[in-house]
Amino acid sequence: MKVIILPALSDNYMYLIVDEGTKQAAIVDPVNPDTVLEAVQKEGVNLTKVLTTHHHWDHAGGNEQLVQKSKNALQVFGGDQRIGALTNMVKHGDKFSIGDINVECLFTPCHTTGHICYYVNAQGEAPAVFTGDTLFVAGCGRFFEGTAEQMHAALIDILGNLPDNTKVFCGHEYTLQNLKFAKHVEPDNPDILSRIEWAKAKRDGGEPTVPSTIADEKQTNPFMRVIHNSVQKHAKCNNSIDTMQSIRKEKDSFKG
Ligand code: GBP
Ligand code: ZN
Repeated sequence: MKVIILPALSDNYMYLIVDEGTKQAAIVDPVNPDTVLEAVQKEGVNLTKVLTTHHHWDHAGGNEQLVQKSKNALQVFGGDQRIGALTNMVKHGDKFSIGDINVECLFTPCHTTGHICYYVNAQGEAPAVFTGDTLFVAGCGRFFEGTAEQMHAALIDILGNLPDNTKVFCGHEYTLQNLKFAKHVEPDNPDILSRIEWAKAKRDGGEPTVPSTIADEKQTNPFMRVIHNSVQKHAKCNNSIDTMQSIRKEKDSFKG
């Protein structure tokens, strides 16, 4: 399985997922159809599926145009009727494939009520998860249409139970800002300090900070660390759901 990272707008990422054996491909959140079609041409792959994480325009806003411009018929997957050109409404646990790659839909409502993450697996390779605006590198999405309980379920119970080596491909490049907040929450966490150096080096070299891994997020992402004493103490809370609520509220107005 090959994942081609395609930057779009100011800080969004689109992802072209390619099954190299069959040349079948899918695109995650194609907000810029021209960039997608160029990559499809260049790679010589057969694009047949669109995986939409959520209905926000900077993720789903290119769906209709891509369907119009693509030479193939496209299936458009998503978990929200507000998604343009939707053909396959999915729910938690739904499965489909991209050539020999298996895809499983994970329902993670909170940022929006219909948010879906896509967990992908190919024989003999590390898995990957496309997390949209639910899980970012070192952060999470704002709770526009949901609750702390829901984000807790998404980050701790669902994404937190994926294998440690799962690669995390998220919807935006927010890593450095997120890590500033992570350091504010846990100033003594050495993994966060080294992660900041790693992220700076990547960005200075003009590179994205994706993919991360589930293991790295469990070490450095405050929203995946609400079960830990250090984070609960910062939030002055004695349980992980209240801690989730508290640090999200704090980050909503945090200025590095
Ligand atoms: C920044 O660049 O400073 N931290 C960002 C703020 C996702 S995009 C921008 C922001 O709020 N981004 C959103 C978010 O969840 N950020 C997490 C965080 O700040 O910790 N979006 O474009 C956003 O979802 C959008 C589109 C929102 C349509 C509402 C509608 Br309707
Ligand atoms: Zn969003």
